[in-house]
Amino acid sequence: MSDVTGVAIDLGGTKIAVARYIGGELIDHYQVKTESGAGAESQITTILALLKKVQCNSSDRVGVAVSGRVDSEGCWHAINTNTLNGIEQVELKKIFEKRLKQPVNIVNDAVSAGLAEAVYGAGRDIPAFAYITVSTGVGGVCVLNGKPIVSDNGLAGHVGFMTITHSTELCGSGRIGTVENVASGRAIERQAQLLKGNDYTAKDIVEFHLAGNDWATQIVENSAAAIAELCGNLAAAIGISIVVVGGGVGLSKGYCKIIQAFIDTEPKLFRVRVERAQLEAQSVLIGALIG
Ligand code: BMX
Repeated sequence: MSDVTGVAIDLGGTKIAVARYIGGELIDHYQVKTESGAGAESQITTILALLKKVQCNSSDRVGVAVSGRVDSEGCWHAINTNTLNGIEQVELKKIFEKRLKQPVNIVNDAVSAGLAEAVYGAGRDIPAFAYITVSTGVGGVCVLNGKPIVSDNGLAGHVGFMTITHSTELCGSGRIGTVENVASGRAIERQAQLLKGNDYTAKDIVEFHLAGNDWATQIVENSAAAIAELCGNLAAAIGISIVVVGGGVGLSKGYCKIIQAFIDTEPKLFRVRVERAQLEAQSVLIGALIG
């Protein structure tokens, strides 16, 4: 990773992080909570403030990875408007390049992480794999022969909006019965709220699961089962052999093992191997600097 140098931003549904890398070494890092209803102008102001905290200057390579659809013009659009509100046709690339007076790489967060895992992580030298983040939402990207599959409209890879059997509700994307509606951090929190009447975070619920609380284990297992079904769909669609899983929920203790257990109940042809993202929480940041 010695050529990973520059300043990277990771704007997810729960946190916004900034990091400075020199020769692949993380040498500075800050993060703040994402205000999901703040709107584009406020999100941009927050990002600029974080760039200032790491003394970002015109000689730095700058990469900005965001949750949401990023089209070929570098415009940003939220698909799940429950995750991020007021983000529609935001000319992010133009705004940042005008402000910073230099080229800025704008990329979807899951595409960024998938690229990093393809170059430096669990997807290295794998002809066909999918990266899936189970975080505030469920994002992803399919990588064939080292190249992420992207589309001009920025929709390719949004596997969280594919539909699956045990999902029946309306999703913030406008679709009914999506993976995101059962598996994501927000979905896990919603289920716990309905069951226990508490505003636990996804992190709390995973900890309750790991402490042996059956109600929380059921919610976490439902999430993992939905991801397992998604993996079978991706195996049928593009013949992936591996799925690399990242994100706050995806990287939690034992979660990948639960996905693998559900996948292994599928017919042999559809059983992909589950790998934890080797770059863990840094994959989004690193990918933004190699895109
Ligand atoms: C949603 C979608 C994806 C994103 C994924 C994970 C929005 C705002 N985001 O499916 O673009 O990659 O969530 O995002 O529609 P995160 O917020 O969990 O990092």
